[in-house]
Amino acid sequence: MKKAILLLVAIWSISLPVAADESVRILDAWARASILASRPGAAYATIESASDDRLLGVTTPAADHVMIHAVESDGDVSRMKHVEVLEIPAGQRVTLAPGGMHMMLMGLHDKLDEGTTFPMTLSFEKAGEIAVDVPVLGIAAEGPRNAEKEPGQ
Ligand SMILES: [Cu+2]
Repeated sequence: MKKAILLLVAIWSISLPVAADESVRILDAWARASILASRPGAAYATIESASDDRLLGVTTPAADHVMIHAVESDGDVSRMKHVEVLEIPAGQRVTLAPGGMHMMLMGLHDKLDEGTTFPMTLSFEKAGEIAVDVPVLGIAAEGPRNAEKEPGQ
């Protein structure tokens, strides 16, 4: 009986991607399927924090390194700009989504297949490291389909 309780506690702590400071939440992390491993992948998420924090870096075993990119438009031309540190102001949702900010997965070890997931760790100045599982959605996906939960699910 005690074993079962301990196991439950273990599962509980694994399923909650929370560091020492619980103020930062990562919502709806997802990535787009990629056709080739030779092209960078892109991952997105919404980040919110109860207190001011800063995203300092992102790592994943799925790629050599991850860069945070913003998109700057100059007339018809849009360019990706490397963001060294992403400010997360208290109480404001920072959304990384197609057409805007994204996490660029450089040096993918394998192509990202729809229906799979991969782990990713986001490092915050105050909240520390937060690990999330990133589901890979279709190649034309604009966001997680489970964003709106259907009744009965
Ligand atoms: Cu990019």
